[in-house]
Amino acid sequence: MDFFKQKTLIRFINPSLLSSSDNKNPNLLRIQLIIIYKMAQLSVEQRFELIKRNTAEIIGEEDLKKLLKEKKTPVAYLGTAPTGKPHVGYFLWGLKVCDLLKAGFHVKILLADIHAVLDNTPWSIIDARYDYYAAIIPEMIKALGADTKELEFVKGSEMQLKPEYMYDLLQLSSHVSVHDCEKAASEVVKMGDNPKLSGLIYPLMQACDEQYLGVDVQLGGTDQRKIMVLARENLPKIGYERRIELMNPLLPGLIGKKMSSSDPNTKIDLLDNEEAVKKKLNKAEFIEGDIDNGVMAFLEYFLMVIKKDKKEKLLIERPEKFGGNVEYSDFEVIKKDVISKKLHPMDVKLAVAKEISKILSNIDRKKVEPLEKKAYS
Ligand code: STL
Repeated sequence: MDFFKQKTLIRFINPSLLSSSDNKNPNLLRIQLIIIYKMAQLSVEQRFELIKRNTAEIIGEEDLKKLLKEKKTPVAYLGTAPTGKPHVGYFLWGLKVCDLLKAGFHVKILLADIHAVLDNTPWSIIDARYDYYAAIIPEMIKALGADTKELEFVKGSEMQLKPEYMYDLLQLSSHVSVHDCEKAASEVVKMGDNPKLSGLIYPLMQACDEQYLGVDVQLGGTDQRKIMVLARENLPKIGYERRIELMNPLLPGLIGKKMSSSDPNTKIDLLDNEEAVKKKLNKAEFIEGDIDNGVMAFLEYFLMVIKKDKKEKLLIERPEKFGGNVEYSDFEVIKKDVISKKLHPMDVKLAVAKEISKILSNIDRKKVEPLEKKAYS
């Protein structure tokens, strides 16, 4: 940057710096600029706290601190298999992807098409499912307001069918027992009475993914824990580093029961319209005075987190006879008011429905709806 541009920039950021007698010294101005730039950046501590907030567990916490100190742009990934329709439960990992981006990571999202077939999605529909995920997941991340400059999407099969990958997969298979693969896959892969061999290959490929994506960190839900541990225990046996494993908690479904991709009434689809969102939330389990439900978990781990980040408040609209409108900037206060029954479930649900619809309205439906039809007809 030339001297004139530096001065212009400083004039814009902090004109008082130019009033000193040193203002003709280009080196001093450069140092001042570096100081301003550093002040605008998050410290290692702040980046660590941002990554750690609301996680269930980090395996390799000390390594993460070291990584933040030593590597300018660390790399993290999250894998998702294009099986069922993406729903608002995906917002939770979407938010952690946003946190990692803010903390200076390069983030890869692995759209794991082969994992989907290993987990019983038919080969005949996998391409259509992949195409839908490849369109809707970037839309979802953008809808959450992330700066996507450091976000990258990787198609599983493009990376995993290479000879070197396959060689390493076979090598891994000679170090891990059937029993350990079965245990690792048990929380992720649907295993019936007569489980397929594919379910045992699944965790081994997930371990290879860490290496072939060239990442420092893997992000997933706590349901991935056993697979992550298997990767950490076995990658060193074939000469690779163990990775840092970052886990989000598993939240109860928003509507009640488990949030399931196969039952459309237990989850809110990313393409549901305002009416559908309202109707589904209306049915959500939420007993007056009781905070143990999916709506409150969604508020605590997602909605109120982004409200706080954006320095916004959550508006809960109520008729005057029920106390009139209220605004909240803190989840703990919502919790207190729900417990004391000052706040009725119906009003909370309606506010949550509005917030979800607001986020979903950022998704370019025209772009993704035709792909959804092809993938799930
Ligand atoms: C699902 C549901 C879910 C997580 C995943 C898949 C993860 C898949 C995956 C695949 C390859 C990786 C990492 C993760 O390397 O909650 O169907």
